[in-house]
Amino acid sequence: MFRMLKHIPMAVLAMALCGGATAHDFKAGDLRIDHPYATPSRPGLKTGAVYFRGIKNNGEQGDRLLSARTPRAGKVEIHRMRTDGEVRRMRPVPALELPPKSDMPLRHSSHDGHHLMLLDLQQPLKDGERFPITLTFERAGEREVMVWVQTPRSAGADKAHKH
Ligand SMILES: [Cu+2]
Repeated sequence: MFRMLKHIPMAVLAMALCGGATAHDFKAGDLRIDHPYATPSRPGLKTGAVYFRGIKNNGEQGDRLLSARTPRAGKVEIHRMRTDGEVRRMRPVPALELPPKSDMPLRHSSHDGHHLMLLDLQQPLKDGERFPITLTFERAGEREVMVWVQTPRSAGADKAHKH
């Protein structure tokens, strides 16, 4: 954390500490892609996960997230996670449905939800990094967004995340 602090202007830092500019979002057609983020990858693992505060579909028609790609990983899969007792299990799904007038949360803390799985990471994901990921939607088309790598406040919550 401290290593990155010296690279950002003090004004931004002050806002971040006050809970201000700590989120970012992107538009793609009727979709609003709210705060793409990733947790730092775990040492020795070549996998990572990308989450979102949410993907909001403001349109009258449904859309679907079909795929994603990033230079940071050999492959990206859309995963569905379910909590089974104490264990969280995930499986790949072909697409993520985004119904009309909906707000789909994809947070690391949700016990039942989706995330993007990064497979064959080229480099570990480190706290404070940013990297691009390109999302392909059925209707809204392709949109590149920036992912912020950040350690969640509830850092222990990811412990049981089985890959
Ligand atoms: Cu996964």
